[in-house]
Amino acid sequence: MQNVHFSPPELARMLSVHESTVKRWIDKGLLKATRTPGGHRRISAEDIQQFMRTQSVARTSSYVLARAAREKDSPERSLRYYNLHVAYKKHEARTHLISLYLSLGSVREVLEAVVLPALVEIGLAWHRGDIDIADEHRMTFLMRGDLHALESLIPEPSADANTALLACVPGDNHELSLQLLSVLLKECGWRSVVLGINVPAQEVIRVACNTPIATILLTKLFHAHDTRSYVHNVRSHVPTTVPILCGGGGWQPAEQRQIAGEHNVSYVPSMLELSQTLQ
Ligand code: B12
Repeated sequence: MQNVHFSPPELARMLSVHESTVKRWIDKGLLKATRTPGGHRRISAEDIQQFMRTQSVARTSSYVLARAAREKDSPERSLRYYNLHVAYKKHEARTHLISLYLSLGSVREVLEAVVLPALVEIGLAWHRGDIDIADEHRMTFLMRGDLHALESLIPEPSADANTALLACVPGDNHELSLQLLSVLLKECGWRSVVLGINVPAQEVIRVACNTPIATILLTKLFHAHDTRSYVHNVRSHVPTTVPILCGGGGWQPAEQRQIAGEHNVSYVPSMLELSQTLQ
C-alpha cells in the first residue's frame, strides 16, 4: 500500500475540513505533497501519518474531534458505514472509515465502533433476508480493501517488534477475521505472519518452530468441528514459552474448558482484551 495517494479534496472530506485548509497546510510545509504530471497535488498515506504524528489532528481540526466525540457510540455512526456499502457507495464508505480513523486516532475504536457492528449487521440482515449471499460476499470483499487502506495509515512496527502467527483452524473460512486482527496487531506495534484459513496443525507448528514467533493466534468463528486435539497437538510441539491465544465465537464450551486446562493457552473473548494482552 505504499502507493495510496489522496487528492486535497479527498483528504479534506476525510478530515471534514475545507479544501483550502488542506492546501494551506501544504503551502506552509506542514503537510508534504507531490505533484502529478498534470500539476495536481497528491498526498501519500505515509505523509498523512507523518502529519498526524507531528501536527496532531486535534490542533488542526478540533471540530472533527469534537464531532467524533459527540457521535461516539451513536447508532447512526455505527450503521452509516454498513448502509453506505449496502447502497453501493464504496468510495464514500471507505472515506467514512478513513476519516473516522484520522479523527479518532485509534484503529481499535474504529473497528469496534464501525467495522464489527457492520459485520454483525451483515449477519443479521442476511438472516432476515434483507441481503443475499452475493451482497454478503460483495460487502466483505470491499471491506477487506477498506481495511487494507486503513492498515496503510498505521506506522510500521519497529524492526525488533514482536511477531504473531495468525491462522484460522481447519474448517473455518472466515479470513476477514485474520485481517481485522492483523490491523489491530499493527496498531499495537506487532508484526503478523498470516497463514490464512483451514491451516493444518503441522503448518502452524512448522512456522512457529522455524521463525521467531512471540505468540500464536488461532481463530474460529464457525464451529465446523471439534478442535481440541488440534490445539493440544500445536501446544505439544511449540515451545511452551510461546502463548497460544484462541478467539472467535466458534469455540464451544467444551473446547474453552480444554483451553483453560492447557499450559499457556487462553481464550481471549474480545479485541479489547487482545490489545490489552499484547501491550
Ligand atoms: C462475513 C461472514 C462470512 C463470510 C466470510 C468472508 C471472509 N472472507 O471472511 C462468508 C460469507 C464466506 C461466511 C461463510 C460462512 N459463515 Co459466516 N459470517 C460472517 C459474519 C457476517 C462476519 C464474520 C466476521 O468477520 N466477524 C468479525 C469477527 C472478528 O468478529 P467476532 O466474530 O464478533 O469476534 C469478536 C471476538 O470473538 C474477537 N475475536 C474473533 N476472532 C478472534 C481471534 C483471536 C485469536 C482473538 C484473540 C480474538 C478474536 O474479536 C471480535 C471483536 O471483539 C458473521 C456474523 C457475525 N455476527 O459475526 C457470520 C458467522 C461467523 N458465519 C456463520 C456461519 C454459520 C457461516 C457458514 C456456515 C454459512 C453457510 N451456511 O455456508 C459459512 C461457513 C464457512 C466456513 N467454513 O467457515 C455463523 C457462525 C456460527 C458459529 N459460531 O458456528 C456466524 C456467526 C453467523 C450466524 N450468526 O449464524 N461467513
